[in-house]
Amino acid sequence: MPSRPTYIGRPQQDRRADSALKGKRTYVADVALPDGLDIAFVRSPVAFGSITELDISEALGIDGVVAAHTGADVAALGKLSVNPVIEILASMPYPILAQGEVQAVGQPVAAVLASGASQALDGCESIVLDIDDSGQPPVPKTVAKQVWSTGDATGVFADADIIVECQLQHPRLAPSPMEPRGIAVRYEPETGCVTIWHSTQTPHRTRTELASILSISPERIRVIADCVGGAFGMKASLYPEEVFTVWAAFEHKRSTRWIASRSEDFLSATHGRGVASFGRLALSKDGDFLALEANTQAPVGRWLPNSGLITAWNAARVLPSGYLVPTVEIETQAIAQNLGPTGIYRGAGRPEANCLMERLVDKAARALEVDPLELRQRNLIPTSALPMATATGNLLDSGDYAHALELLREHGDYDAALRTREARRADGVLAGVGVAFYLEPSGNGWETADVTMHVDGKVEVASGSSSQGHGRETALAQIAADVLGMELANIDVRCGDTATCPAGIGALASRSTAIGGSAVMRACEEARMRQDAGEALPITASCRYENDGQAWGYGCYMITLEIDRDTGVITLGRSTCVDDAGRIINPAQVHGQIRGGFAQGVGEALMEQVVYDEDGQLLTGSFMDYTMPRAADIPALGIHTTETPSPLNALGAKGVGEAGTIGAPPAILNAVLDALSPLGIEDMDMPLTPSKLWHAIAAAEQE
Ligand code: SMO
Repeated sequence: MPSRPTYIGRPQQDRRADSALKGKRTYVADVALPDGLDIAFVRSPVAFGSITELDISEALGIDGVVAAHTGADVAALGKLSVNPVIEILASMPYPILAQGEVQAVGQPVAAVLASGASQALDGCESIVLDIDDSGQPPVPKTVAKQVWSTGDATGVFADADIIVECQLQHPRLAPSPMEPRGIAVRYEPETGCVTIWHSTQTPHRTRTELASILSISPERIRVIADCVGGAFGMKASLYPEEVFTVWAAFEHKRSTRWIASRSEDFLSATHGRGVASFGRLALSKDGDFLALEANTQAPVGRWLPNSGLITAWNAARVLPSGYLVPTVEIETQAIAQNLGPTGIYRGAGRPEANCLMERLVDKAARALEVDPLELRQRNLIPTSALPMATATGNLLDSGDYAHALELLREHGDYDAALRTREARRADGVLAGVGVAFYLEPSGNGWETADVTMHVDGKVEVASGSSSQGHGRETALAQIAADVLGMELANIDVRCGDTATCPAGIGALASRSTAIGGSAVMRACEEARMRQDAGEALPITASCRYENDGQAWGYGCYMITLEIDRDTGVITLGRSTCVDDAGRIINPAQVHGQIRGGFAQGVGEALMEQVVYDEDGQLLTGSFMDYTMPRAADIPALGIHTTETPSPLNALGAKGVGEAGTIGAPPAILNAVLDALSPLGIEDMDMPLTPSKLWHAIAAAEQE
C-alpha cells in the first residue's frame, strides 16, 4: 500500500456514472446487429410431464420466420455445468431445450428465429405443444447434503440451563436487475468467429463454458460484458436460452439476439433465498452460548440448479456467525423440486444464516431478560482470538466485532431509542428496536491484471475482473494512480472483454475490489519498480493474484420502527449501519453498496416474495404481483464504517457488496418481533406484509 495515498480512501464519483445517467451507454438490447435474427422461446406451461406432441411446421410458414428448433436439434450439445460447491448428483439433466420431458413451468421447449422479435413471438404462438402431466408429480428430493459437527451437542443441550429455538422460512426472491437477461451474437462469416455481448457478471466463464458446451475452440468466441444493468448473482450463470442463441448463430451463420422480457426473467432466471432453516441455541444461565444445532434446506430446481448449491452451502457455513460457540451440529441440504431454477442472489445464503442466528440471540436475550445488544457483545469472538478457524471449515481473518456494536450503540443512540420505545408503548403504540450483527464472507479466489505505462504518460489497466454496473473501474483506477504516483485522469481501466482483458472470474461474491484490486496493485508495483530501475517506457506488467484465504466483512445494523395496529403497516424510523469492509478504496462506492443492499434487504424483509401455486404455476410473474421497494420505502440511513484490514489479501480490503442485504433483514425482523412482543408474538416469516401483520395482531388481540 502506498504510505500516503492521494486517491485511495477518498470518495470518487463513478467514472461511468455520468454517461449512464444521461442514457448514453450501450446495453445488450442496444447493440446493432445488421441482418440479425431475433429469438423467442416456447416454454413449458406445466411443472412436469412428457412431451407427447411438438409440431413446429406452421411456424415456418409465418412471415419473417427463418427457422424453428426443438430439443432434438440440440440434443448432442454438452450440458450446462453445475457449480460443484457441495456434493451433487451429476446425473441431473440441464438440457438447452427440453428433451422429451419438462421439469418446471417456463423451461424452454422450442425456439423460433425470425427477422424481428414480434415475428419470432408469432412463430412461437403457432407451435403445437402437448404435454402429458397426468401422472403423479415428482416429490422433492435431497440432491446434496453437508454436515459439520464439533463436540457433543446432544449432551450440551441435555444439560443446558436455557434453550431457545427458531424456525424460519425465507421468502423466495426474484433478483430483478434493471436490465433483464440479454445476449447479442455477431457472426463473422469470413472467420466463423462470434463476438458476443452478454449481460453477465462472468464474461470469461461465458466464453469457456460456451466453448465446452458447443465443442468449439474458445479462440472463435469473444465475450463483451460492457454495460450490465445490475446482476445481483442472477447473471453469474449461463442460461439455456443464451447457449441456444450462440448455437443458433453458428448453426445458421447469422447474427442472433435474445432479450428476455421481465416476465421471462421471473419465470426462468434464477431465484434466490427460499431457504427453510431451523436452529436451537443452548446457553448457560449467565448467558454464555454453549451449543448450536442448525438445519437448513435450500431449494434448487430440477431444471438448472446451477449456483443454487452455493446458497445451501453459505446458509450453513456462515453459522454460528461471529459468535463463540464451542459445540455445533450443522447440516445443510439442497432440495430439488419442479419449480424455477434458483441461484445466488446478493447475499447468497449469508442473510439466511445471519437471520437464523440473530433471531436465536434475540430470543435468548428475552429468555434471560438481558439487553440484546449486550448479550451479543458478550458472546462475540474477541479480536485477540482472530484469526480463528470455525467449525464449518472457515478461517475468520480479522475484526473487532464487539467494537462495531459499541459504535452502533453510539451512532444509533440506542439507549435513547429504547427510552422512546418505552414511552411510545406506554401510549399503546407497537414500537420496536432491532439490532443484528452479521458476517459476510468475501474476497475469495484469484484475479488478474495487465498494466501498461505509455510514453505519453497514460496508463492502461486491463482487469480480469468485471463490473455489473457498480463502478469497479473507478476503484481500480484509484489503486493504480496511487501505486504509480500518477493523476487519476491518466489511468484508463478496461474490463469485461475477453479479447482485451486477461482471464479472470468476474464480479460476484464481494470480491472484485479485494482480489481484482490486489492484482492491479501488484502489477502496478512491478511496473513502477522496473521504471525506477531504469527500464524505458512503454512497460507492461502482469499479475495473477490469488488470495491467502477469505476475507470476512462484518457489521451491525439497528432499526427502529412502529406498526400501525389498524392496518399492519410498518413505518421504518431511523436506521443505522456500521460496516467494516477492511481497507476502503472508495468511500462513496462503499456507501452506495450499503445503501443499495439495504434497499434490497427492506424488499426481502417487508415486500418481496415469489409465489407458486400447488401445481407449480408461477403466481408472481410481473411487477404487478411482485412488490419491489421504492425510494420512498427506504428510511434515512446513518452509514458508518470502520476499517480492519484483512491480512489475507494485498489490499487488506473486504467485501461490502452484499452487506446491506445481509444486515437489514435480521435487524428488521428483530425490530418487528420486538414491537409485537407485548402481544406475545414470537415468530413470523418474512416478508412482513401489512396483511400478515394485521392478521397476527388481530388474532393476538382476540385472545
Ligand atoms: S450473489 Mo453475488 O453476485 O455472488
